[in-house]
Amino acid sequence: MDELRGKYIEAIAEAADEAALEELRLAAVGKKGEVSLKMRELGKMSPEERQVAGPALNALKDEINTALTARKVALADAALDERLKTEWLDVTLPSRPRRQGTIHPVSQVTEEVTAIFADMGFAVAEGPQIETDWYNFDALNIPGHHPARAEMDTFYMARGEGDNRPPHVLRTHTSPVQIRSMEAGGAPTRIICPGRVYRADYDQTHTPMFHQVEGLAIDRDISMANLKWVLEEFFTAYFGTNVKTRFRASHFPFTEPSAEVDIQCSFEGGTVKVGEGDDWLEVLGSGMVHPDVLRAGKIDPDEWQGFAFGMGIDRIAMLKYGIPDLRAFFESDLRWLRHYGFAALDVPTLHAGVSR
Ligand code: 2NL
Repeated sequence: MDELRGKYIEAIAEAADEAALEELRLAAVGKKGEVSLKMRELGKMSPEERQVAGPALNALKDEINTALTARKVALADAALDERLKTEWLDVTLPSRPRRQGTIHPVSQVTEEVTAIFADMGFAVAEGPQIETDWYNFDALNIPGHHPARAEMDTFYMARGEGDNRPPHVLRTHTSPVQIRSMEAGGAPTRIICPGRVYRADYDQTHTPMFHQVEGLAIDRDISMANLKWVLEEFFTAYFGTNVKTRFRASHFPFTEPSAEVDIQCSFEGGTVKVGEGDDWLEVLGSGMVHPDVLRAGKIDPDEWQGFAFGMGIDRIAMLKYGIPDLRAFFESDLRWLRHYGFAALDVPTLHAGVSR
């Protein structure tokens, strides 16, 4: 018995793998194993012999089974340790770099413009992009028969069958916001109205949706001189250099007198440089608010007067950032967007190194 114990306990402790362990189990305590055969011999023994050998054999069988289990666990632990040596994750590694998105240049410029005018006391007003023809035209001194309506390339909304009221329009300028703001807040007021406007026009220099910012200052004695100062202050801040302006007499239905405003620039070397040289670039329209327009906004023209102006945001964004073609920007040209670090184009991909 001691011989058997010595043989198996030692062999089990040294078994190299599960297969060797299984072989040992069969040889010792399997059906035809040595311990099992010994147990079968108990029947042939005398009662006295059996009383001693029976418990001893049972104890040996238990001891061997316990040793088998212990070795099995030890082998599994060792195998796991071995795997963990190669299959590990460094959870302290920094994550794969992912480029961040950025604010669209039109939004950036809108924010810059807003901040500059805010410094001069102008608040931001916003309004609907679908307007009534009254707010978009009549209130601005553009009656139904006026050629300016035809020239505006207006997008008209559909009316229901049999509904003969004038259709709503996609606003062709942000001026309706200023009318609404005059009605709601009265005078004095100083606001700018940035936002999307729409005209059915699409070529090298026009897109059907673009961005405009209009300004309005109304008080008892606002003049064209205030307008000129505000605009020069604005352009100087926006372009980061002194910018002269030139006012040319013009005509708009909603201002009287009216002026188109040019900024000083040079065209040398095929690029436009603002704030130097002796060429001029037209960038906005402006004037003193027409008395009829003040009245449409429920403001008494005998008590109040003011200036107004309107300019294209896309246009001044292109000027500041050197974008030559409007469509590059409207159609989200990839080169152009990448120029501004538009990370949305460089989405993380499983195909490392492949880029569009
Ligand atoms: C242009 C011309 C302009 C205005 C817009 C305006 C608004 C009200 C009353 C009077 Cl509520 N005027 N806006 C005035 C003059 C010109 O825009 O060529 N914009 C790109």
